[in-house]
Amino acid sequence: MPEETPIKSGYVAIVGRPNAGKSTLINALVGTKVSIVTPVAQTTRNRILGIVNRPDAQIVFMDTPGIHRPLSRLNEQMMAFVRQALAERDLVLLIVDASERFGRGDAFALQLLKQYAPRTILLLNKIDVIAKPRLLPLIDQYSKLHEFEEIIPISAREGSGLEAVMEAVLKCLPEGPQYYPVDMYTDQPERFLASEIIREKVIAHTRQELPYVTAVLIDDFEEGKTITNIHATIVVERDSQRPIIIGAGGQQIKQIGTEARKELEKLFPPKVFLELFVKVEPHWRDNQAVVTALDYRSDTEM
Ligand SMILES: Nc1nc2c(ncn2[C@@H]2O[C@H](COP(=O)(O)OP(=O)(O)OP(=O)(O)O)[C@@H](O)[C@H]2O)c(=O)[nH]1
Ligand SMILES: [Mg+2]
Repeated sequence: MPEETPIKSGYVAIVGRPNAGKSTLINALVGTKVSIVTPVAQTTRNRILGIVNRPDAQIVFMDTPGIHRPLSRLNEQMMAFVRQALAERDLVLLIVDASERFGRGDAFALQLLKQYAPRTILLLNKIDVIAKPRLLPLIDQYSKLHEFEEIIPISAREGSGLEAVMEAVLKCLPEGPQYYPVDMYTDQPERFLASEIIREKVIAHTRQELPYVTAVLIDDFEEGKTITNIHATIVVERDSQRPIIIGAGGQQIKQIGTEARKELEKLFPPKVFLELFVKVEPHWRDNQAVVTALDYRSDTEM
């Protein structure tokens, strides 16, 4: 295609309440895992780019943390990422869990959206687990509350409705520049991707006991030809949380390490050597240095 052929492009913010399925959606749209997914609310803590490159378009999706009222510095930073995405977007996808009743959290999310007044497409997610007759009243309710470009029922997990989403997004985006090289699908550094994969496995194994209190920091990352060496520290808040991560006879941390290593080896083939440490850092969620270190766009290293 000659270079001067115009393409459509833009930044599309994916926002919604915690656990609505934002990260599942961005992964499905990009066709690669760019953002971790867990059954626990408040999993995503950053603004994560997932780029779809097509001959006629470049769509830069932004996954964001769930919209909530922040009670710690970490949560304030999470909400700052949401607002930044809302401010920088060309278009917004508001995603709601259609299997849940409309509540105060949904009203709060709509209120935040209205402050930025973006063009917005509403996605009613998780339709694979709801009875069809429940959709119409929900569509009716939302269309009275806000003027959406379109309202599309989807299942991000099963991939249904996603073609309609792409079509609606392309319709709303302007002609624009190619913002990123066409072979780029995310802006996350390898170290950050590695820490997120480890954190996903930590949450998967400890979600009943430690839903929000862990962070993963990469102490050392050395990519070699035959092996990538990664040393990472799992940060918890209290002494009593350390044994939960480690488990009886070290079984739990071993399992976390094995699962993380298997997934890391797909990203950094052929082999990964992963060493995990656990550190207690009281009140780290209110410690500005730790919270800043979790933002991969900041230059601070812990
Ligand atoms: N049944 C069903 N479950 C889904 C669907 N999409 C996502 N989920 C599940 O919902 C949970 C949360 O998904 P995420 O993609 O992590 O949600 P999120 O909005 O990114 O959550 P936070 O990052 O915590 O704000 C996971 O257990 C997903 O598997 C869907 O279409 N159907
Ligand atoms: Mg998420």
